[in-house]
Amino acid sequence: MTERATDPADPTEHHRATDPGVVVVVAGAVYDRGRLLAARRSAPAELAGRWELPGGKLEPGESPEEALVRELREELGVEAEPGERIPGEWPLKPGYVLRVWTARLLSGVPRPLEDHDELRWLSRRELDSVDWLDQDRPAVAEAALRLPQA
Ligand code: 9L3
Ligand code: MG
Repeated sequence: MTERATDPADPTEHHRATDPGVVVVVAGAVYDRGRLLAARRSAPAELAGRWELPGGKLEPGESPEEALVRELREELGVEAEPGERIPGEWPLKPGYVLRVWTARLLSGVPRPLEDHDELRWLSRRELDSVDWLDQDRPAVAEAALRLPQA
């Protein structure tokens, strides 16, 4: 696909992973007082009821950090500050990969405004108490290493 050819001058280049046809989904490991935020999806039907780190697809021209800030604002109604990228990249459905950043709440109380119907703050020992999306599990395990023992 010539229109997808790699061009380092293309401002949407970061939309892509190692494979030029891949869409990047960013998610936040949002921490507050030693707990990690988990969000239960309400849509689409095949993912409803499963828990995830909140986030979504990069829009053209956005950096991953910008996309994360926007997604957390839209989905949870909060302002958050991205921190470090959690090393790794996890395949989602074909053509999509998940990348995760830590994030710190700056203001607001998270509410399930869009695509979620429940939120929970989980301490390290509570992390296995929800049914995480399979694709999120390795990222959650990495995120847990960065949580203080509670
Ligand atoms: N997804 C998986 N784990 C996550 C996120 C934020 C997203 N932590 C998957 C679900 C969808 C796709 O990525 O198939 C796009 O996510 P969204 O834009 O519907 O949140
Ligand atoms: Mg989303």
